[in-house]
Amino acid sequence: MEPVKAYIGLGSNLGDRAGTLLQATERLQRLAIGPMRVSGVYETQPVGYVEQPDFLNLVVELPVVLPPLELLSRLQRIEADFGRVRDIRFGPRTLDLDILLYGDAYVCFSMLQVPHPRLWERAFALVPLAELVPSRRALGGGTISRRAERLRQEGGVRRVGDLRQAAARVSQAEMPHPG
Ligand code: PH2
Ligand code: MG
Ligand code: MG
Repeated sequence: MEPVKAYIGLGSNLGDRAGTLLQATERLQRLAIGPMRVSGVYETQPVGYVEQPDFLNLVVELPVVLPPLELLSRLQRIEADFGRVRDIRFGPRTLDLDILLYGDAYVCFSMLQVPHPRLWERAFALVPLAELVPSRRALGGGTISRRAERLRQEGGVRRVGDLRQAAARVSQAEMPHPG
């Protein structure tokens, strides 16, 4: 199989969000056949089910030779390893891994649709994705970067730096005071 660039959206809004995302990207790198690229980290207001904590979101580009459903099952395995429990649809989660794009392919199974059906409406996915593939075409014409800029203006997403900075900042803030 030829390598395909898959774009995975990561989200977390429970527990040590940045620490979870950092470890999850290390797990994702092991699925890839070459170096991955990582967007900045965004703190985002919850969309859909709003009575829940803010998320941290980012997107990674992963060169893979796994077919889409195989990739999906690897992602579900990683979610489960981080204690993901599926209860409320759109509700809080320690780790969510979504396939946003799979090369240029359209994938349509009942359990997996790619491009992700809600990608084009969601700033928390499209704004970090635009860092990686700004000039790719978006649904309905125009580029991903243009569409992301429009969504960003509606608010609710704030860039908080790169993943390592975000993880370091949180672990410092949670460090117990000496004495
Ligand atoms: N994921 C959802 C529902 N709502 N909101 C934000 N801000 N970020 C998410 O990752 C997210 C969400 C369902 O997967
Ligand atoms: Mg999701
Ligand atoms: Mg999901």
